[in-house]
Amino acid sequence: MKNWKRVLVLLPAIMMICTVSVFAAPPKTWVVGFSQIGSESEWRTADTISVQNAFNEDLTFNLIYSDAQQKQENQIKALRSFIARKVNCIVFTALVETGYGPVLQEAKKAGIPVIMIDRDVQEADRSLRLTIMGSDFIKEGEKAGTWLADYLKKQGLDDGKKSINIVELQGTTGSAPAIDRKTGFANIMKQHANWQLTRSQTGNFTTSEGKAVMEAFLKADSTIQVLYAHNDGMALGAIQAIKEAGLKPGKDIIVIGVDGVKGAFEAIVAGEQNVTIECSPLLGPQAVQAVTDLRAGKKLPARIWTIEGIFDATNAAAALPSRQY
Ligand code: GZL
Repeated sequence: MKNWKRVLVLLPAIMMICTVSVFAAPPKTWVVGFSQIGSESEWRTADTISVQNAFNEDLTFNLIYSDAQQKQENQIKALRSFIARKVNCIVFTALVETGYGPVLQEAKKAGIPVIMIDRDVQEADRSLRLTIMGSDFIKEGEKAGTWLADYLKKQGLDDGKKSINIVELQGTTGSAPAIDRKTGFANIMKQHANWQLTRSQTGNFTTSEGKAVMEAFLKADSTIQVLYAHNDGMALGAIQAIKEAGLKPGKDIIVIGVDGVKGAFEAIVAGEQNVTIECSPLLGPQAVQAVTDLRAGKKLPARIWTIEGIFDATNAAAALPSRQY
């Protein structure tokens, strides 16, 4: 058949496709309630910015933001206000793992889907939230322990017999990352009978509390060899305390942090922190994708993982210029 005849025959179909694609109705604008726990760390600030930017860049979403200032009662109030406003979807980071059952039941009863980002709740009823996206905190604790074993071996500091004195700065009591990072590190400690966890206390993921607790540890014990901090913020506070005690962080005391914030990279390059286990706060794009899929009627996976690395003296300097938080 001549080409022009083929075009004529196909023309109605081509016009129909063009018409549909040009005039395809944009998705209905959704109101999304985002309940954030606070601004306790560099990590949290980066996470908030990532989520706010991602939703605000998409004009088919109207984001309502609430900062609970690290108080669970404020979060529950915010969730109830989202329900009262009949938002289309709730995006939620749980300060601690328990205490949200009733308000999540209220959201379910109101037909409002809940997407967890970063920290999950310990609710057996999986129907109360559609998915949890974020890091594997147990794996982060195991990565910290495995890195320490490799480092001690390479430095000839662990003969498997002499005790290794380790102290731990825990995150917010009852929070998923604090519980799971402790579990993960303990999983590796079990493989080293000579490793002793001599002190462990919460620094609530803040630099000031991390410094204060480390000062108390140092006053009570002058033989500390390793600090495992559940986030870089507390590690940076502890580094200040170690220096004020006349010791060299990174040398006299091995300093391990989690998050991968810029301050940790700078401390590693300065030789004052030994490693940071990355825990990416940049969850905004994944959160927008999940809510977009939900709006389009797609089923969300129960777990959406973030991809992370480990940064120490071998690779921190090269990575620092491109760090986004
Ligand atoms: C982990 C996140 C933790 C960070 C801390 O995903 O919940 O909370 O590790 C932050 O820095 O305070």
